[in-house]
Amino acid sequence: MIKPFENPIYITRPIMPDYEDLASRIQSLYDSRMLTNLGPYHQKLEEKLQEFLQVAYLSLFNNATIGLITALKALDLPFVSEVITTPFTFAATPHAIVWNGLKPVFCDIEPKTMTIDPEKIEAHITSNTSAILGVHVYGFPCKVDQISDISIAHNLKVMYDGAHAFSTKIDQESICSYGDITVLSFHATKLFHTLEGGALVYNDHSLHKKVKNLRNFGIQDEFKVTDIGINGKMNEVQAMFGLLNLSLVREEQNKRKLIADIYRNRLTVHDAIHIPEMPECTTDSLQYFPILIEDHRDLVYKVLREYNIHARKYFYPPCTDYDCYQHLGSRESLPVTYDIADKVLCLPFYGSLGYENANIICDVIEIALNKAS
Ligand code: T4K
Repeated sequence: MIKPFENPIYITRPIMPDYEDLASRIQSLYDSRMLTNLGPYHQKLEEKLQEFLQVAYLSLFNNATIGLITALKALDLPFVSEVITTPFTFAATPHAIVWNGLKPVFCDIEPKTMTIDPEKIEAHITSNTSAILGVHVYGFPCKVDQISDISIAHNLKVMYDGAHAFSTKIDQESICSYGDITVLSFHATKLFHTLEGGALVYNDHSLHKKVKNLRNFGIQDEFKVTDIGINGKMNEVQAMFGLLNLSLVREEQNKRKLIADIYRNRLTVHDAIHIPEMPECTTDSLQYFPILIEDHRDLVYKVLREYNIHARKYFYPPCTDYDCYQHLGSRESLPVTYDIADKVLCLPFYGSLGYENANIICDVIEIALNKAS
């Protein structure tokens, strides 16, 4: 007989640096009193992340949402032009488009990777389209080569919301090397985190210069402001957490791999469950563990909750169900998006979950499916 967990089992739990290590570094902040404005921890973390992700240029941000807003601004898209994106994402993606005075145009996703469907992008392109903003949802890479071909043919900028794709690789190359800019999130719920935080990654030096300037109010020097910037700076405590957490990421990924194996082995036996698989030659970031449940997703979600297991329906409902975007898409115009959103459930997925708890979660899913039949 399985009993409900005494404490909630959440979708995720952040990795935490060793307390003594952190305390000794905090002491250095008391000594220097340099708390923010691109200090030494900030600089060091940018260098370390560049090295870790093997990317040319990276700029830290205080969160990925400000990163997205700044990235779109840096691309200098014509005011009120259209950006083609997907509604199968977190609110931050379309919101960043609108905060730039641009219009989101919602394109359907394709069923295998749950990312924007390149076959459907061209139907949305008009003379007013300026960019494509793909989302590497759950770390599944968008179809980057096809998107690149479309962007060249129509002279469009390409940006990726890689909030879930920290360290994802395609053919051994960082996913961040595709498109003009990729945005990463380092929020506490992410595999690698800085409490709150994010980064913009790109290959172009002039874009790097522009983003760095925009991130700091557009201030060039003490007496000169050259652009309408924002405050996107990460502070020293965040950067310090990041430096310590970076050394824990590989171990966390290894633990998550084993939990993923348990879920895969135990859950594929159910006809109602489909586990989306990463495309070949792709390295999984191991950020989320989404499963698709035919017909009974809401029942499984409810039964898990009865056992105090907090699986999440990311991303149900799609953004086109939000009051602000309802007029921009529907179940009829975005059939794959709505089909996946109706089936998806992200299971608790973090290193310290433990194998026993992962097995109990599978047991409870089985109980729920038995109730359904
Ligand atoms: N683009 C995409 C595709 C995104 O998914 C996101 C964010 C963004 C852009 C924007 O990135 P940021 O601006 O946030 O850097 C969470 C996160 O807040 C959000 O970052 C994330 N995506 C989204 C998918 O999930 P909630 O409202 O679901 O989080 P919450 O507070 O319910 O947390 C989930 C569980 O995690 C909790 O039940 C317990 C655990 N938790 C959470 C926090 C905050 C902890 O154990 N410790 C914590 O500190 O949005």
